[in-house]
Amino acid sequence: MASVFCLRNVIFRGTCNVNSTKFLVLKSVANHSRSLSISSINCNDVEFDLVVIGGGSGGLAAAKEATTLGAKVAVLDYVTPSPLGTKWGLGGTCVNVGCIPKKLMHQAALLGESIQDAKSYGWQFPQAENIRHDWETLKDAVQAHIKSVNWVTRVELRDKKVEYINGLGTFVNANTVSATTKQGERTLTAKYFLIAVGGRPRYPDIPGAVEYGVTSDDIFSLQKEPGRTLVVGAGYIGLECAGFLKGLGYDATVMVRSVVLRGFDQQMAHIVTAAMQDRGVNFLFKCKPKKIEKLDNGQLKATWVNEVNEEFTDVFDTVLFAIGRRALTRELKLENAGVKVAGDGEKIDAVNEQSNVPHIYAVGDVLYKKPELTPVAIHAGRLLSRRLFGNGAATMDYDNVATTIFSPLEYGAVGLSEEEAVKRFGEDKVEIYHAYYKPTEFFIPQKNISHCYLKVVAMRDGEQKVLGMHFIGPQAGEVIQGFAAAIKCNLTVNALMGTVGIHPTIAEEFTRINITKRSGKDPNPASCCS
Ligand code: FAD
Ligand code: NA7
Repeated sequence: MASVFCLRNVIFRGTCNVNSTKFLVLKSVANHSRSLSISSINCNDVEFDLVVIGGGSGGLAAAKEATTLGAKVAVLDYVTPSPLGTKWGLGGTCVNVGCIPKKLMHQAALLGESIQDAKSYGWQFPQAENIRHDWETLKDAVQAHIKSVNWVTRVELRDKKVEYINGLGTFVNANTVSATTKQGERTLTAKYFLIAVGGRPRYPDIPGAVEYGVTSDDIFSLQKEPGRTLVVGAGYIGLECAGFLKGLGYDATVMVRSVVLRGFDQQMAHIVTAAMQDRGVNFLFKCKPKKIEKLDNGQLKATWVNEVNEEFTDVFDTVLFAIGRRALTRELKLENAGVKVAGDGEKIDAVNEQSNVPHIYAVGDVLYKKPELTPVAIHAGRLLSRRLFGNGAATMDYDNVATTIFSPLEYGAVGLSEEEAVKRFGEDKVEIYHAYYKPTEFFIPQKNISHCYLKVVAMRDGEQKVLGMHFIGPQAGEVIQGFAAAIKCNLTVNALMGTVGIHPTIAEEFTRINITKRSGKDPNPASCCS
């Protein structure tokens, strides 16, 4: 029995002894139930310990950790230009066309709001009654920051002795990758390969989408100001882009196919939508784009249909598609290495980041049913390198990963949504605490407080283990991060209520929860300090 159990629970680490040619090390890992094929590698013949395909968040983290642990590592990174021709440097999506430029543009939008608030606080702007935003200045500043990060990343790789190859990687076979570079083809062999190729935005299959549309790949470096913009897609990226564009002064419309923020707590999603509408973002609900045409004056005529197939048109300066992302596995020729993709035909369904080919691993956005977030890719990449090249045994925990939508009134969440908790445990087992609150800094400028809301999803029994926390308000990302650590430590409602808050902050509102939805009591606050 024991030996059967062991065989079902092994990861083949294949760590080569320097003097041996063929040597396999087996490591038992609980809960690893995949049946693996045994393959051995002639370790003396390979050029690298690890070849990473994709120099983004996950790939770079894994590569740097591996070299620190003494491994010989190469990273391939290549950016295929977007249909509009946008391309960028080393560092992947987050640095170049994701989190970083997004956060900077979000900050630009918030500053616009702050300028208005500042007047109520006594600041005077005698020279500038009509304050307006200049897109080119912002775009140039954001791009300059990105270039500096690209540069620092290259220097860091050089210092850590990671070989960086600016080339497109494809598998030749399970032990060989070919890199297509400006200088020609280069073949690389390695003991381990890490697929960290991330994804790129999808376009809908409608006339004019690819010719005239843009995506998040283009928006942060758009040469001319975006102007009146139609954002197709009401996920994380669609809402954030529409939010900062409106904040910068552009008319922004979000086209929603089914629901806003599918997969997130839907009560919170409704409040986020209302907060965006309150700031002037338009929403077209239950609509799908049909075609995009270019008018003689350069503007774009968008045609769409609603759920009963009625057709509508309007004219925009920019149409931005944010309808999800495609994992870049097709280009890898995975079939040459025998790596299987998941049921979606694209992503890699790995167990502990290990593909069906034991020495080929994957991290980041390319993984099936894992959160598409930078810290997830980084953490998984680091832990993997520690398992492969150090004495690490820790595996990545993909549960209870916190995230925030910068919409621009932020929505931070960690753990289960109300619907998911009810689905998993049943309505009678779940308790929902909730409250509206008034940020102190909103009083003087008389900002709308009606969307400042929080919710704690917990088990109903005993000390009430917290399953999820949701917060809409300023700095929600900063608020939710600490509570994510508390949830990792098995936070309970008892412990939350026993925590003394920091006054006056908005994070303290979580320590003041006392109203359950079930009680039917009014969750609105009586005063700022009650
Ligand atoms: P990537 O960072 O995408 O890196 C993959 C790299 O591999 C790319 O450089 C790619 O060009 C290269 N590559 C692909 N194929 C090959 C090949 N065959 N050969 C060589 N190189 C190849 N996450 C957050 O946590 N917080 C946020 O606020 C946030 N905001 C976002 C906003 C936007 C607009 C977008 C698009 C994403 C955002 N994300 C955010 C998600 C985050 O950017 C990704 O989760 C993260 O970058 C994934 O890292 P990765 O290593 O899997 O892939
Ligand atoms: P998401 O979160 O998958 O959202 C995509 C949105 O686009 C969602 O509202 C979809 O509606 C909508 N969609 C998808 N296909 C279409 C078509 N063909 N037409 C119109 N609307 C469509 O992707 P994001 O790009 O926002 O974010 C991806 C990740 O990047 C995210 O998880 C972050 O971590 C970073 P649906 O709900 O499917 O009806």
